[in-house]
Amino acid sequence: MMKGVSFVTSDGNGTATHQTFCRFCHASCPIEVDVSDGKAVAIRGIPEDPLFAGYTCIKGRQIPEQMTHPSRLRSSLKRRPDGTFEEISSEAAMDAIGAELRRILDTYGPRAIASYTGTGGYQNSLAVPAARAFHEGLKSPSFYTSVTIDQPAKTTAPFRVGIWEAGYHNFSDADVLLAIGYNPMVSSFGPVGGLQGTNPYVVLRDAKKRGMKLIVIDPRRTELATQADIHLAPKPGEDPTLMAGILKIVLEEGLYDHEFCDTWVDDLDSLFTAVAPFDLEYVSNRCDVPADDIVAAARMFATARRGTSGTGTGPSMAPHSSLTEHLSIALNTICGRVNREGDVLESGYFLYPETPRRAQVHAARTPATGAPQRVRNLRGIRGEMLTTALAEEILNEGDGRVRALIVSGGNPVVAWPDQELTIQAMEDLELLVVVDHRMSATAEFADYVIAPTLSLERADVPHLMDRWFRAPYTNYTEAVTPRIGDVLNEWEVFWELARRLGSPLPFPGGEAPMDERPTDDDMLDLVYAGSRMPLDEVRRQRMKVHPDKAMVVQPADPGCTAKFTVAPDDIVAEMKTVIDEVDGATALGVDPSIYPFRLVSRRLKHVLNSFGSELSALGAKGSTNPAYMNPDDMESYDLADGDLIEITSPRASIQAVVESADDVRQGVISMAHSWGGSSLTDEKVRDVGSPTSRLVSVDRGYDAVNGMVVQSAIPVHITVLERSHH
Ligand SMILES: Nc1nc2c(c(=O)[nH]1)N[C@H]1C(S)=C(S)[C@@H](COP(=O)(O)OP(=O)(O)OC[C@H]3O[C@@H](n4cnc5c(=O)[nH]c(N)nc54)[C@H](O)[C@@H]3O)O[C@H]1N2
Ligand SMILES: Nc1nc2c(c(=O)[nH]1)N[C@H]1C(S)=C(S)[C@@H](COP(=O)(O)OP(=O)(O)OC[C@H]3O[C@@H](n4cnc5c(=O)[nH]c(N)nc54)[C@H](O)[C@@H]3O)O[C@H]1N2
Ligand code: SF4
Ligand SMILES: [Mo]
Repeated sequence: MMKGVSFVTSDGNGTATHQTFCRFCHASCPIEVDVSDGKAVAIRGIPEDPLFAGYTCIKGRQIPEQMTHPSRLRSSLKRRPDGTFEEISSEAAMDAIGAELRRILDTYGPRAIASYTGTGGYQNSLAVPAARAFHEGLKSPSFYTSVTIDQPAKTTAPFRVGIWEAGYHNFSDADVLLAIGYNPMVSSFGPVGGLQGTNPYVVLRDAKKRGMKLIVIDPRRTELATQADIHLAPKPGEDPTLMAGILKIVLEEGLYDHEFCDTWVDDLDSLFTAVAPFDLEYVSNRCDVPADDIVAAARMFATARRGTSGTGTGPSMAPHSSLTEHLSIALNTICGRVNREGDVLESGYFLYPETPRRAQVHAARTPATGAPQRVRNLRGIRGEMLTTALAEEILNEGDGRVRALIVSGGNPVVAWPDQELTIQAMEDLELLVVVDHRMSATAEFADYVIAPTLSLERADVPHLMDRWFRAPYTNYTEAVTPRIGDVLNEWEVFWELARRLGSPLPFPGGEAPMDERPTDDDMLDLVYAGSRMPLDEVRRQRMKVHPDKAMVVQPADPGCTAKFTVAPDDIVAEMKTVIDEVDGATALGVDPSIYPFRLVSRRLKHVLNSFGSELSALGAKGSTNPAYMNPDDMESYDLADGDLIEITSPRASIQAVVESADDVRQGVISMAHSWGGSSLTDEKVRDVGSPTSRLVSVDRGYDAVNGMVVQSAIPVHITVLERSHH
């Protein structure tokens, strides 16, 4: 192991400037941090960076304040019998938790010990691997993350179609992009092949300059949609119908890639049959989108040469999320938007072992092959269990019941589906450990709150962006400030507990040494062993693009006979169901006429899910998550900005402060999630907001394969609680 080359300069007056990258969100923007007396005092983007060119966002620029904010936990906490908390050393906390875990393990077996890594943990390149290794070592399948309440269809749907080894087209040379329900201008997120959050405004401007056409499907005229050549603003939750309608046009007008389909697609005829009922007029009426726009979008997409369709959280959380994902993949497939022999892959995939990239398909197969859940006949996917089932795994009696939960950088009480059920589960646990730098809504229920290191105190690699960067780019950072307080890196929590349980932590590079605690860099070497670019080289190659190391697509194996399945039986059956349902709301088993609105998810620039608003510049942007509504809808309810409404779904109600937004279509309420606290009655809604997750049901309209529930396009009705303007 080699320690990284240091990217530090000093001004001679005690201030050193470090080059590192932001980990407030996944985008990994390079930043320069001035450190004085061990504290970050200033932060800037790095204009010389070849990918980001100095781009940062308002959240990242608050990191100096975040590191030393009074609300930051500098010591771990232990619950007293009266429910208040007292400080405890990390050593004593690990001893006590280790002993409790030992008791639970001996009494109930390994499945009873669960962990859940959320968004906070995902920004740490060692947190998820450490949690996974902890479960492997303990032989406990109960490994959960936020992925399964985010866009799990991205994990499962490709298996139903078949997987093209060399992937679909890149963004960099796309001449069309179809963006279904994502908004990288705010979220910094885009699907593979889509627009990413790496300097998104400039990148989109350049793409449009080179002639790329942009089609956006979103019920809100988002920051991305304002740039679109065609913006379709359908009724939320009707993406399956809209995508089937688009496919029908592409198929009937013969705009698909005939040669590609002849060679690689097994069942094009079945797709023809499956989309037949989705007539233009039917689709236009049901989605409430002008027919001409649908035709224009279909033609614009299909007549382009390169570029893909891709989904974000909107459709991935709406009813029939797997079907929408399937239809988006099917559109790319029949239009032959796959990388061919000799094409170059955009991202470098440097941090993981190299896998072959041939121009060929791997036949469809069953996606959910993990351990069985105890509810709804579900199984885990890709080595993890389904978070939509975890509250019931805790509450439902019987063998295998979860009794201990370690939450690593997550906030179940405001993020998991069904807040009331989630709170019951938190209260029912025999042991709840929450690793969080602040007293979150979930930490209130914890037996122990473990104070973690924050980004600048950790070494990291951009482990998520590695496969999303729009160029073969590498970066690395060491810790650039000393730790403040008695804090532990998330991986150290798992290491300390594994050691106390006498359980190993297996990684690709071997088991972690258990006699003495390794360093972040030792751990990076173990976790990213066998990576396409050796980690020592990554450490030297900061903020570098490597055109010479891009992956080039290899010819197909001559023996390859596998083909895509674009219309598997269960998908065809689900399309019939969609037709029978008449309206997306019916997927939840309710009468749509009782619920005239659809509540859709969105991201806000100034927070990341539930965190950020404690910081001064971010908190100044608003203390609640407004219910954004179309001005005409507000008028018909005689509502004005600042009025209070109650929003009721088939499951529950929340209160919300309304704000008019003419970018939201009629019949829609657009609202950010992960706000509010642990109260189910929202008396502090103006100060802390309210969680849309309370409106979500775990057992209505769930996906039979990945268990995903309806977290967007939720059917709701509203009542007025307080008119402040009268
Ligand atoms: N209705 C509805 N529900 C949703 C969604 C939706 O759109 N609508 N979105 C879903 C999605 S996409 C997601 S990802 C989940 C989010 O689910 P979660 O990840 O469980 O929720 P967050 O609010 O992101 O919680 C992150 C926590 O990490 C903490 N944190 C931040 N930085 C660090 C750190 O460095 N270390 C540690 N240990 N902790 C840190 C924060 O203080 C915060 O409490 O919610 C899902 N739920
Ligand atoms: N600033 C900021 N950035 C974030 C986050 C944050 O909280 N704040 N959260 C992070 C997380 S956890 C994630 S997963 C990513 C998500 O990244 P994105 O997927 O880009 O999330 P959003 O910006 O909410 O975009 C989702 C869009 O879907 C639309 N939508 C909602 N319902 C439907 C529907 O039924 N059909 C269609 N077609 N569209 C619909 C919404 O109007 C919204 O514009 O962002 C990450 N980045
Ligand atoms: S986009 Fe994400 S990584 Fe970039 S500065 Fe903002 S919070 Fe940090
Ligand atoms: Mo997410």
